[in-house]
Parts: sequence; structure tokens; C-alpha cells
Amino acid sequence: MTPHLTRRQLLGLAALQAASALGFTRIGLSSAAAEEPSATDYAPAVVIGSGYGGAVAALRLGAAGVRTLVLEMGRLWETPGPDGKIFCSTGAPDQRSMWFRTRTEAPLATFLWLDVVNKNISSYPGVLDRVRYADMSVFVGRGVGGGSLVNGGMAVTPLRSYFSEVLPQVDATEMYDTYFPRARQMLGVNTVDPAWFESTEWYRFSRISRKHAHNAGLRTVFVPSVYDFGYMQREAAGQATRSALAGEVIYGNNHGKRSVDKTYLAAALGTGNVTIETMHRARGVRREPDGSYVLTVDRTDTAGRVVETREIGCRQLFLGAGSLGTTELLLRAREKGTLPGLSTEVGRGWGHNGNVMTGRANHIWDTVGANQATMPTMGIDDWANPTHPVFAEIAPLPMGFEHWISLYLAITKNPERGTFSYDAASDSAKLNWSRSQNQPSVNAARSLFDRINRANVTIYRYDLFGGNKTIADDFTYHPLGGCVLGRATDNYGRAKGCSGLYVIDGSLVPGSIGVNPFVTITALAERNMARILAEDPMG
Ligand code: FAE
Repeated sequence: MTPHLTRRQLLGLAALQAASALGFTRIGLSSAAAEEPSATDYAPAVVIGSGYGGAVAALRLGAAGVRTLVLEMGRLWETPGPDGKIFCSTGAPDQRSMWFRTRTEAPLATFLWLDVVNKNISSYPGVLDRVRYADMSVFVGRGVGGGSLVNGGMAVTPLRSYFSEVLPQVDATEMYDTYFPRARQMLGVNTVDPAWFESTEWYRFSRISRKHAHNAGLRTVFVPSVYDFGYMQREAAGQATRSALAGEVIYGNNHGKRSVDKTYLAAALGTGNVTIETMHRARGVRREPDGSYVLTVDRTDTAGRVVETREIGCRQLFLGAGSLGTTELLLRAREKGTLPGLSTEVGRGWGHNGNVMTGRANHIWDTVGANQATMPTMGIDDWANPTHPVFAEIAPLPMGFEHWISLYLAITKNPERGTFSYDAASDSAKLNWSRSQNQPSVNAARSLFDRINRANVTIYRYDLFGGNKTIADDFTYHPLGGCVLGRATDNYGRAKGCSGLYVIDGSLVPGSIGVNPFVTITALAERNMARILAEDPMG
């Protein structure tokens, strides 16, 4: 079912298309916003980053009548390339795939130990970045929409008991009665038609993994999504251009996906109060004696060159640059002394939501199908396990041929936390996280998948992650924490020690949430914005 678009969203979508057609890096409804060649250097409110948290802040500020500027370091993904497509597929990646790389760095490095997955590409501000730290790398989205452009669309509300364990100071009744439903409605969450799921070749891989989980006495659940399943059914029937059924996901979806540029950000632009500047990377922030903030912002071109450095002032500053981006900006500001009042908690409480990935080799008769939808829609729910809680999403591996592989992204309960320190030489934040801190996650995943392998007389795949590894623990899709709610900020995201400065994204969540995180990030942002707009003077 396609959600009804509001007038605001329609206006905003038109502004996005117009900016794209005219090649503007500035997107807004008013002609002044769209046409002025030179920049305005002040806005009452500035939002850094246009992922989930940033998009919620932009809409709620715009709807409250606050003139707001959103700064996004990535590009606007609206213009088709020479092949007529905005995004490239996982099977045929080109420069659009990755953020300034000359070779793709996909999560699955090899197949049959062969380096056949990654491809050479030219350097360009592509949509997926892999930020590498010493012992962990983190996948993030770049562009108007942030992670919503590249993610698997799984829109999961956490278990209430675990949410309360992780964020005990947040009123769970308010979250589950008001803000989770509001987030799901705005994001356009829907579920697959179970009858279609049971019959379609595109989810055979899920049904096989479900059978194996059930053979081991485990429970499976359907996972809601922001991919439009009605659209997917039309793809399968040959009535719509294929996207999830054409290998599109981590490098963007050309159709079907309700990324936040199409939902929250379109509505934000539609208020007439919000402008987005793309290819603008906030580098520094300082505070003036009158309490306002001044940002140092680099505008870059598609070669990555800084073409202009601007100073942009604001009264209220909202940080939605994601766990890594927000933490780095605030840590740098604290350590360089431009925001010395920030809490010593900035840079602490980071976790990867217990992410590990694994693959199993199926028997020859248990085919997973050459045709696989890229949007996962089922998970193995063993979170109630008293020693090793795991929520394992049944992931696709759409290679276009039968490979008998069952793939999983497991979310585990890992109590380890990392910290960031500021490295003056590189002027960047370094993540202090050692590979040994993954051991609780590896143990939990092994316990679950050993059980599934035993019940089905199957084994792990050794050829997918390099070095004969059966469990990949060197990357995450779910960076969380760094500016934790109630520690680096008050209970609503107001940064301690800096009034008028707010954290609004995944860096608020203390390292773990037990399920895929974007619904939680969105709902928390809705909750915090409601309180901030009710209590704090804006503009
Ligand atoms: P995020 O969406 O990362 O947005 C931050 C934005 O800020 C980005 O657009 C950055 O380019 C921008 N930015 C950063 N630094 C700066 C700066 N200095 N100046 C200007 N702009 C800046 O943050 N989650 C789920 O719930 N379900 C899934 O199925 C799922 N699958 C995933 C698959 C992949 C491949 C990846 C990478 C992630 C996945 N996630 C999934 C995670 C989810 O996308 C992520 O938790 C959210 O996107 C985080 O939202 P934030 O608002 O924190």
C-alpha cells in the first residue's frame, strides 16, 4: 500500500526534483533559497546531517515555523546517471556506489575464496561509506537521507523490556503509545503479505532458513520494512521496474524504498522553512559570547576538493551527523577548546549493536534460489535465550545463481563499549575498540548457529569473509552511542554544558538496542523534539 503523501511532502518532493534538475546544491521551497548563488551565513536553527535524526529535527523545526538550514556532506540523489538510473546495483557497482574509493569495499569480501565481489570504480562522492578504524569498520550512508538511502529497510520496534533496560530513564509508555507509532507512520512501515511470501520464488531463501531454524526448535518472526511490499509484488509480476528484485540495496534503491528524503525531509522542505545544503561538511563549531554558535563548513566538489569554507551562525544547533559524525564534531570541539563546557561523557558509550555476520552451507536439495529479494523480511528471534540472546535477520545473497548459502546478520547482546579519542595529528576521532571486545557477540552467534547446524547436519561457509573466517566480526551496520542520552546530554538530547546545542541521532543510544535501530532513532528524535520545542525558546 502506498502511503498517502501530504501536501507538504508533495511540495518538498517537487523542490528536491527542481534542485536536482537545475544542479543546485541548495534545496528549498522559496525561490530565494533555491536561486541565490551566494550563501546565507546565518539561520536561527542549523541541523547537521540529514539521516533519521536530522530529518525528524528538520521537519519538527520547520513545522514550528523555525527557519532551519540542514547541512549534508553527501550529495542529493535525484539525478539519473547516463544509464538512466540514480543508483547502481550491488552486482554492477560504479562510482556512485562508494564514498571516494577506487575499489568497492562490500561487506562480503569473497565468494569461494575468490576476490570476485569487489570492483574497481572511479573516485566520487558515492552513497555508501566504510569508515575504517583499527579493529572495526563502520558502514554509513552519505547523501540527503543518510543511512536511509543504503540500508535494508528493516523497521523493527525493540522489545519493550529491552528498551527499558537500555534506556530506563525514558518513559516507555509514552514511547510505545505515542512516539514509536508516530515514527512508524511517518516512515511508511509496512509488512509483507504472508500468502505472497509463502509462494514467491524471491523469498525462498527466507523459507529455507526458517525451516532450518524451526528444525532447531527456534522461533522466527516477520520483520516490517520501509520498502513498499505492494511495489515489490508488482516488480515480481513484471508490472513495475525492478529494484529490490534487481540486486539494489546497499548502493541505493531506484524504486520502492521509503528513504527519509521521500518522507520526513520532503515534508520538512514542504513547510517552506527548511533549506538543505548538500556537499557541505561541518568541520568545527565554536560559541560566541552572546551564546550563538558558529560553524566552520567546507563545501566540496565531486572530486573531494574544498571549493569554499564558510562560517555559518545559528542560535540552535542540532547534531544529526550519526554516531560517528556527531561524536567526532563534539569531541573535536571539546578537545580543541572551542566548546570546552561539553561533558567528559562525549566520546563514551559506543557499541555496534552486537553485529556479526555468518553464512551456512545448505544441502544440495535445500536450494535458496537464484532470485532473491534484497529486502530481508524475516528474523530468528532467540532474544529470550538466558545466556546468549540473539536476533538474527535472515539476509539475502542475491548473486543471480544458486549458491546454497544461508546468510545472517546477527544482533547480539554485547556488554562491551568503546570510546573515541581525539587525534590531533589527523584532526579526527579514533575509535578505541579491540577485536577481543567482539567475543561475546561471536560466542552468542556461534551458540545459535551451531545449534541450527547440528539440527540440520550442515556446516558454516568458510569462503565469504576472508581468512577462512566463519563469523565476520570486523564491521557493523549499526553504530550507536558516543553522546549517550542522560550522560553526555540531559534526558532529551540537550548537550550538557552548552545550551542551545542538541544531539538528535543514533549517538544517543547507548551501544545496543537488540534490533535494527532506525525506528528507535526516529522515535527518540520525535520524543526529544516534542519536548525541546515545547520548552526551549527557538530562533
Ligand atoms: P545517519 O543516517 O548515518 O545520518 C547521518 C548523516 O550525517 C549522513 O547523511 C552523513 O553524510 C551526514 N554527516 C556526517 N558527518 C557530517 C558532517 N560533519 N557534516 C555534514 N554532514 C555530515 O544517522 N537500520 C535499521 O534499522 N534497519 C536496517 O535494515 C538497516 N540496514 C542497514 C544497512 C546498511 C548497509 C547500513 C549502512 C545501515 C543499516 N542500518 C539499518 C542502520 C541505519 O541506517 C542507521 O542506524 C541510521 O541511518 C542512523 O541514523 P542517524 O540519524 O543516526
